Amino acid sequence: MSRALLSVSDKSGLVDFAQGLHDQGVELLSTGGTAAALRDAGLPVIDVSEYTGAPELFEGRVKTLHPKVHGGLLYKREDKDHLKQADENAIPPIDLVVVNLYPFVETIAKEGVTLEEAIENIDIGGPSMLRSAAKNYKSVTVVTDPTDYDRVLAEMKEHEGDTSFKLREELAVKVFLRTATYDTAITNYLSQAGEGTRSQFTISLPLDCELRYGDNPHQPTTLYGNFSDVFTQLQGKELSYTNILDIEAASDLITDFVRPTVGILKHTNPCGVGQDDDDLRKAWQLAYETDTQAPFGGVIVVNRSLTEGLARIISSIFTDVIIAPDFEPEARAILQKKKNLRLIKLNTEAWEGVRKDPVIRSAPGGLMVMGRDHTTLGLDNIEEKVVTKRPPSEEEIRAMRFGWRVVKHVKSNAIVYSGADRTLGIGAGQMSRVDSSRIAVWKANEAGLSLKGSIMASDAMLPFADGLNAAIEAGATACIQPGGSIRDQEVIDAADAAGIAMVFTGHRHFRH
Ligand code: 93A
Repeated sequence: MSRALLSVSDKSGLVDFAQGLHDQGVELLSTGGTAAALRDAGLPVIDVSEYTGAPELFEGRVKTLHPKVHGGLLYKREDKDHLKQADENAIPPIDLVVVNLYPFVETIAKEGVTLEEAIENIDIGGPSMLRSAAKNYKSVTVVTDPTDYDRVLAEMKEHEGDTSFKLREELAVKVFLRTATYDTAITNYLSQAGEGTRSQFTISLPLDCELRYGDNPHQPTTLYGNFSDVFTQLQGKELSYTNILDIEAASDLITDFVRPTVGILKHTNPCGVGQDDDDLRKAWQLAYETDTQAPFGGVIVVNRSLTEGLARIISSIFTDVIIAPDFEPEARAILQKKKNLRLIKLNTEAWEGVRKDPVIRSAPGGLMVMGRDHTTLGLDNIEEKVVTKRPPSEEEIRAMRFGWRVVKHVKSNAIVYSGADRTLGIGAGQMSRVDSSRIAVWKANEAGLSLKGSIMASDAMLPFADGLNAAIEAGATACIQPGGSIRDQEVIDAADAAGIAMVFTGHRHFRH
């Protein structure tokens, strides 16, 4: 290897890598910002513009797009005609390309980004060099990921300044995946941000792993994308398809709560949710009391570091998955004894990055892409949304806010009875709303909980008074629901007749 071209936006690890190349006698070519960083570190660098004899043009839009660059990357080293042409046109070989791209995805993620800004961050020269080098991987090494720098240097030391064919091949494949993912992000952004219609949706995701199986053992399942950046499995059996659905549902639920909260889920539905400002054990107790049977083999999620005290309690219950942003060392030690238990660390920052990603579901012959239901709607100025004669008490308002947050995460038709910091009865996934309400009441009775003074939350409008009457009979004193039925007045009248306070949120939170 005699010559390398370095042009990177992410400059992490750059200087050490370039130093390593220089130490092995490699000549360094570079573009503006990258060259400046290398010069600052005292490394000898040749500017690409000097090398090609062509100035950087159009605010940097044309920096490396030159036959001397692309020819040097692309010509076949073993082909006589190519060698002759290279010689006649004074095109020396470039053996190594180190390029990472303008941060397009990071740019469009910024609040208030303009179309112009996004377009300026579409890298043209970078992917071109990556592709030229990757096409010629037989002779050229191409590095686009700073985590590969050390491997390249190590191989060069081992192979007298060269890399192995195997490594070059692997790095070339990585490049084509990188440019495909990059172009996919541009395609999807422009087809929504531009004037045009939403004409295209493209997905390009790296393979993550083969999962144990799907819904059932006879359904093979593969995971694609960057799941492992968002969730770290600390221990336990391999994840299955249903584990991943549960982990997503649990993380979605817990992210809607700010106060210290514990959620217990089963088949993506909450079995119970509880809160306590001082002690996670109390929050757990409130969640667990809602349903002491369903949590068997379920999922537990918390939005604080999992404490030793809580670990002690939950280790006595058979649980499939526990998810937390962190685990106290003592809690880890306790839970470690359960070899099969899957312990999942939720990487909060990465989760914030992906949690607003669209929801993608298969459709016959294609797929559907839906904006995610990532905020709880209808809770602003709740006092102004009261439709009954009696306004809700402070306590009822707190309970409504809590119940509304939970009901959003229950499969439709969803009914939740709750207090201000706990669920009392949950009815999920029934074809008729009144059945969900009846099931919620029955579950609360089974759990020995009283619904006197509770509130009822309904994920969509109550179409008839029967659902509300079931709640009144059970002892609920307030109700939160979207409203919007042609029989709204009937429902309001039933509430008024029983002295119930009711709020119409104006928004529904279906979940399918
Ligand atoms: O504007 S570009 O598409 N035109 C080019 O010719 C070009 N060559 C390299 N962007 C181009 N690059 C990109 O510049 C690289 O992919 C890299 O991300 C960035 C490095 O610029 P600098 O060295 O000035 O920091």
